[in-house]
Amino acid sequence: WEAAGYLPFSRAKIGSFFQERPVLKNPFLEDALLRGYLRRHLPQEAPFSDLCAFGERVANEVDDWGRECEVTPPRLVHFDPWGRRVDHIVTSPAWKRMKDLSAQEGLVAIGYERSFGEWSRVYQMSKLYIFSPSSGLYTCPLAMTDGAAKVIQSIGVSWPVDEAYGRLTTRQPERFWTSGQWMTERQGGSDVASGTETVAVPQTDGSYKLHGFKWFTSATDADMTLTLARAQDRTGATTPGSRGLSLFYGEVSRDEDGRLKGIEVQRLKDKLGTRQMPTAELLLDGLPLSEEGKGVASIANMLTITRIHNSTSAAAAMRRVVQLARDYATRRTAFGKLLKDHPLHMQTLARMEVETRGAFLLVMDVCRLLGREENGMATQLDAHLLRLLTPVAKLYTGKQAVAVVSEGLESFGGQGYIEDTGLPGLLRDAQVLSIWEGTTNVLSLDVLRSVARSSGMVLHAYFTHAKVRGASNVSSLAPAVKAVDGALSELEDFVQIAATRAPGYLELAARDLAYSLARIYMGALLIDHACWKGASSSDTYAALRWCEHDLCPVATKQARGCYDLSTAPLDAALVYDR
Ligand code: UCC
Ligand code: FAD
Repeated sequence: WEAAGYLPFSRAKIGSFFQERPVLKNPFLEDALLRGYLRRHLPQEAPFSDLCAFGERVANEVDDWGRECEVTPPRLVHFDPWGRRVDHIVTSPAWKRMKDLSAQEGLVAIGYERSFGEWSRVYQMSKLYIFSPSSGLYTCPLAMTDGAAKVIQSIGVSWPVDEAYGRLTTRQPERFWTSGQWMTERQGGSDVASGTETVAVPQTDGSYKLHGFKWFTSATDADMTLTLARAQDRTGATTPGSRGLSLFYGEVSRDEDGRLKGIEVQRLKDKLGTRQMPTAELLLDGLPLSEEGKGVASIANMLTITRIHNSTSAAAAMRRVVQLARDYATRRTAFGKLLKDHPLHMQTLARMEVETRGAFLLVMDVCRLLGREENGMATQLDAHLLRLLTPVAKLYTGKQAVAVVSEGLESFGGQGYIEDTGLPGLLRDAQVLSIWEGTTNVLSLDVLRSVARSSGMVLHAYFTHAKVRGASNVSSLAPAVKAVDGALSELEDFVQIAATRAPGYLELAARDLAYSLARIYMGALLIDHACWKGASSSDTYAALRWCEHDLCPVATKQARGCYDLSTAPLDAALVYDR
């Protein structure tokens, strides 16, 4: 080399080798399971061309906007140059483009147009699934917008919220509104019933004014909000607990000087992730409200929708990191061969793929059930199952996303830790998925609540649906079928034994029970999909691999006495051991 006058590093200083970056390709065309699932279920062809075109747009255009949202986070301008308080939340041009795109692409509208009947929600969520990791977290305001539209629809659309409903569900960018969802106060985000101090003061014209402090309000640049407060009666008294809570509709508006009406933005939160999106603390001082909802029952509708969005985003984050990691494995060489030729690396990616498939099928099944309910096709069993699986899917996929995305970052080696690759943001954004919209424990308790309030009917629905059908002819799936059947029997035994124990027993078992419900159901879905006539050998392999999990951890741990009430003081003593 010296003779040829070429010395590595002598001139360039940085050497001549540059690692090729992972390339994002059309996320629809890259996703065999998504396309297979839709081919299997959707009666019409139309969504395929739309999803394919949208996937192309996501890869070639939208992903860059998402990055722009990340590097140009929102900022709060408290005062104008002349000292007047304006509380202006300045967002990036890319964030605004996301709003227009969301309207044009019908990312909320599809769920309400219902052009594809019972499959409309599956279609809508498929679109959000390919959009989410490139969306700069715009999927957050879209989730809350969808939740608000659902609430308004379920309460009954009357003036003035009919106008809002039209705006939330339009495809016209100039009319499109997003909604906030202001529930959390300083005293409690999980325990909303005790934590809500905000009061709604009735006005003589029948409207209300809101006074309180909201501790977390995401996508605070929204055009309207649904929020919780305690309505004062004529004497100024309020009712404590969840019975005293009402859901209110309010528009976020500014006066002619640009000042927010009835709202002060205290500050924007300094967050681990979701930095693309403003999350503010709001002092509500006379926010005008025009409509009172029907309390906690209305919130439940909103939570169902936003929790399904959360699950979709969790599955999407897993899918995206797998797509990038497998591409990278074709470009990166270590120890003399490409990463894709190292069996141990492929095993690692295959395990991530199996997790992603389980999550995807669970999420899509919940969307299928929602679609059936909204189109008047749901049986009683479907309705019970939707109630049960919504928190199960949210809590399980939220945790899975953190684990899979973390593993995914490692598959890029050191580059996975470098901010301007865009990869660390995936992990930072995944971490919130198990916190907001109900933490893992709070949702595990919601699973128990759904069982208790239905006198066990939701479990009956679960056992009926989770039974593996149609797999008896596919001998290659026999080990997986055996594992799911066995786990279902163990779960039935657990339920019977737990019913005879003191109430605290089930509370200690709640998280493991929710995990068991998730894993068994995902196993059944993977097997079911692998039995479809269009299924591939990879579908079979994924089902077999999934069913190697401990499908029923609640039974395993019950056998070890993990939920005996004597363990609670021991846990506490261990935690506080000094
Ligand atoms: O975090 C938030 C927004 C973040 C941005 C959204 C992004 C979404 C995805 C984006 C992806 C990128 S907003 C804040 C979210 N906050 C929560 O999720 C609160 C968590 N806490 C809970 O979920 C609690 O379980 C509560 C507040 C819902 C209820 O707690 P309580 O006070 O202990 O409730 P009770 O007394 O047991 O229940 C009150 C009533 C009961 O009905 P009745 O009165 O008829 O007996 C319950 O059966 O509410 C009913 N209920 C439900 N019904 C409670 N939860 C549900 C439910 N999930 N479905 C149906
Ligand atoms: P806590 O309830 O104090 O929970 C602390 C811990 O205790 C958790 O591990 C929890 O699982 C556990 N725990 C609580 N109760 C129980 C129990 N009974 N049994 C066992 N364990 C329990 N809220 C909004 O209303 N609107 C928003 O737009 C919004 N945006 C957000 C954006 C971000 C980025 C974040 C991080 C939060 C946002 N939130 C929003 C708030 C969010 O919904 C709450 O933080 C969340 O619901 C948890 O409530 P908490 O913070 O009060 O936690």
